[in-house]
Amino acid sequence: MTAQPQANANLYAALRAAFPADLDSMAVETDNGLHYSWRDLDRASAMIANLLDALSLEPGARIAVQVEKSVEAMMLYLATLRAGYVFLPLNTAYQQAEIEYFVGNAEPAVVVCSSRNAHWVGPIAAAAGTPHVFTLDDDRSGTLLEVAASCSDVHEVAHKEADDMAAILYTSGTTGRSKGAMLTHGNLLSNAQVLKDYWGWQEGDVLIHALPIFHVHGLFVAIHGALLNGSRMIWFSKFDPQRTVARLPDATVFMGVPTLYVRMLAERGLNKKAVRNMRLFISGSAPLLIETFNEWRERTGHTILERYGMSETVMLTSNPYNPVQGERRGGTVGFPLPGVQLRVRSEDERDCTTDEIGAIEVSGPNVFAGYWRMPEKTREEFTHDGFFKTGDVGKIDGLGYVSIVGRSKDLIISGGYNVYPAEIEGYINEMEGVAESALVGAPHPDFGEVGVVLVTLKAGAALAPDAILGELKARLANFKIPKRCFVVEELPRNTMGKVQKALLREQYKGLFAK
Ligand code: MLC
Ligand code: AMP
Repeated sequence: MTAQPQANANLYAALRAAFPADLDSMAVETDNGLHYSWRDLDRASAMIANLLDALSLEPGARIAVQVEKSVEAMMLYLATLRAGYVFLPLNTAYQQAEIEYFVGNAEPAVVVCSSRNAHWVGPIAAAAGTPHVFTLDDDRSGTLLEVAASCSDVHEVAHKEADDMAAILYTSGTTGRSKGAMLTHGNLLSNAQVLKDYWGWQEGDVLIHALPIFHVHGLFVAIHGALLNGSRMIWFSKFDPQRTVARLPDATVFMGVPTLYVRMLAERGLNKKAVRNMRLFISGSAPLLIETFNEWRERTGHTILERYGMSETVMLTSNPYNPVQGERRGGTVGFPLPGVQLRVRSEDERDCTTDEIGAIEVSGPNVFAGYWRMPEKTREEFTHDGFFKTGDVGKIDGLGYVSIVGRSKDLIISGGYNVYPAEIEGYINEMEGVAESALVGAPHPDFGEVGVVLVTLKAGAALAPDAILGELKARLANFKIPKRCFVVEELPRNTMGKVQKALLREQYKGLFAK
């Protein structure tokens, strides 16, 4: 008897198999009028995959990418999967010190950056021992495509096992430095397949893609969703509420963080006529306010479907798409997705009862393989029986709907981006004249939540809030910059001497009230 060849678990193979039979039909249409066919996606990703193969990289080599959003950047992602390497996307807002850490920690074999940043990214890559640096710009220029142009457009998809690594996503840490979450081909494909069914992806669907492609939401949930269904994407390189609303009549599915919904609601063109062909609006990455949920329903007649996920786990829960499974409930993130085990645990490590608040823990085929080169951290974040501790605090009601009511991790989510106070405070505390600082989140009508920082100074020091923020701006990604800074005499402390952040949050909660 001959052994059956093992099926290829490479995520790209599954995505490619879902391309429509007519490869010349349109796969992506950009907001600036470019059209890409399915054949274009296949050929261009083959050419870039052949370029990567020609570099003779080691198995598991990381391809770190910090480029503006473009269809070519998505092709680079597909090429990396296809060639069997590990994709490492980096937020375009990250500055020198941040990139230095990620590149130093991940030791990528290839770094791709915009030509605008090459003068500082190049030396960082060289210092980390990265042998190959390419550039890629959002106007289809740069050395990556120049070199790929002479590569073959035929490429055999690399064979991968389900537990082979496909991507590393860095998440900031509450303490210490960022951790790289290692996601496998199996994590990503199983989650994409579950969502395809759960959200009822169907023939004729068209997705508006308006999110950045360096985080889970835009890179995995949105792109895999469309590709695995052979669906066309209307591609915005940057979210623009007016232009997005103008394209709604041509689409059926939209995915966004709550800020995108808030901004679209401010558009007069958003009405029932504009959404007449829409099938589904999905929100996630941050809590969707009930006011936004209700206002959206009134204006459009559509009930937003809210779901919950994270970098380490891709998607975990979702409100139902199909009314047979229940209604979409505002203020909840719905039910655990098929295959996901989700439990809420008390401090004394028992399962919480209905509506009792506790720590959310999860397991399933979607849960990541661990943190890159941090076995200790990985062990700490899993329970003895293999559940991942999400750091989110929530409850499950009598019908099974999960609600997130808070976080045990000291984290601010601003416009869908995570900001870890410890990181920002660390930078401020190092400034000359600063004694200490405390960053808390305050509700914000546009970003949902933003950072407010309180700073105390050393005796005799004179440092203005603007100077503190100015210094931060020069060093950190823009979304991490607190929106307000106050220099204060002292910080409130409890009897243990710990800064009372809850008190500060209470004190500043009305700062940005409408
Ligand atoms: C930009 N700024 C932000 C910000 N984005 N400040 C706080 N929070 C943010 N998210 C800064 C800008 O630098 C600028 O500062 C000022 O705020 C105003 O910027 P803007 O022009 O209004 O911002 P814009 O470029 O329009 O971006 C806003 C946005 C963007 C909402 C479109 O932040 C965005 O695309 N967010 C989506 C994030 C995302 O995809 N998250 C998914 C994570 S995955 P200045 O000083 O220059 O004026 C995940 C898992 C899951 O969480 O479950 O999905
Ligand atoms: P990230 O590490 O960037 O992937 O962010 C993941 C975190 O975003 C989760 O741990 C949650 O705290 C938060 N999150 C994602 N979706 C939702 C949601 N629908 N409601 C509330 N918080 C969410």
